[in-house]
Amino acid sequence: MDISRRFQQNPILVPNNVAPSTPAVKIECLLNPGVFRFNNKTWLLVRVAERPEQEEGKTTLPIYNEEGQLELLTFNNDDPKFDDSDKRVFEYDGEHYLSTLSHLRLLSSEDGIHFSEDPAYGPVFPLGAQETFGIEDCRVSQIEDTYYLTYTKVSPTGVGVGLITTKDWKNYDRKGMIFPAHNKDCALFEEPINGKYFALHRPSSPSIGGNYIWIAESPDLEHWGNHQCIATSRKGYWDSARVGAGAAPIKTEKGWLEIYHGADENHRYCLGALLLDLNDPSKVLARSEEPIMEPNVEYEQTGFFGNVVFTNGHLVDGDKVTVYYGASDEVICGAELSISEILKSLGV
Ligand code: MAN
Repeated sequence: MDISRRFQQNPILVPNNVAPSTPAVKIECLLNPGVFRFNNKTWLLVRVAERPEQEEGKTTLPIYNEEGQLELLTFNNDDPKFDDSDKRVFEYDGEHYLSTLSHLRLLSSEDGIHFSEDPAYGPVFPLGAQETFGIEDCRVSQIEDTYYLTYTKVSPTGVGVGLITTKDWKNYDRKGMIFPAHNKDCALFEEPINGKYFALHRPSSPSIGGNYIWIAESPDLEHWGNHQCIATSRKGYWDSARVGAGAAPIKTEKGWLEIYHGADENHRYCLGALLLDLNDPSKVLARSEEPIMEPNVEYEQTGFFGNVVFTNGHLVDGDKVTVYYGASDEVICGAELSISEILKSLGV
């Protein structure tokens, strides 16, 4: 059952609310923001997905070269080697390419609803050989006075998780890839448990295994070990094809509450919850039988990639979780959930 209360103002951000990074491209999608508090404001670290204006009968894709300059690649749509059946990932002659190229943009707000850019806080652009197809879906965890950005790095060699730290959102320390390909959806716990740091992450296994949520531990947030699978996809359920963590787990009296996404074979993305043991977060205490939020309004059902609600950022205030989410992989929306209602839906 959908137990979320959507903002009346939804969608709160659409592609033409911000300017493209260069005149050579236009913004197709704004989606999947990381969320944090900084300077008494609410901030979104938005994924901005761009591509050039498309010519009739052709497809032009943007790629960054290793020096960070934009290059364009054009295919003829009627070329039998070209397959664009998935709007997100195209195939040519056995090679895969993303249809858009993403970077991350900072927007802030006093009220959590109206967001705008501040020229003092510039974008985070892809950098280096592991990010030539872009950077995506950044989670932001705050540990003491440092923000930890865990995000998807995409390049022809694979999709993995990168870590960047910052204290001021002006100076960034790039720590490289912390979970190698194929891996994404990494959320860091915002405090150590019994002296160790923990992360949720989502490796994908092509044959045995699948797209499952794993947990790992670390002494320093950079080196990770003792990996354990904590949630698989479930046949016949709303999360039958893939699952992945959202933002940092929320500490509650009953356990760590993780809002995660699950998709079925039709690529319908919903949100559900996992409850993990406070002392040993590799123990799953409860899991949603039904989604707590599903794409059931127009802007979540139609768009760049329809039937998607996807979150990797929220703010917690007492019992209230304000979830910011990407709808139809195209626009950004907000919704409120009650922690006690989520726990009740989990039967605890
Ligand atoms: C999936 C989707 C896309 C994303 C690619 C690469 O296909 O999540 O939106 O661009 O993976 O991460």
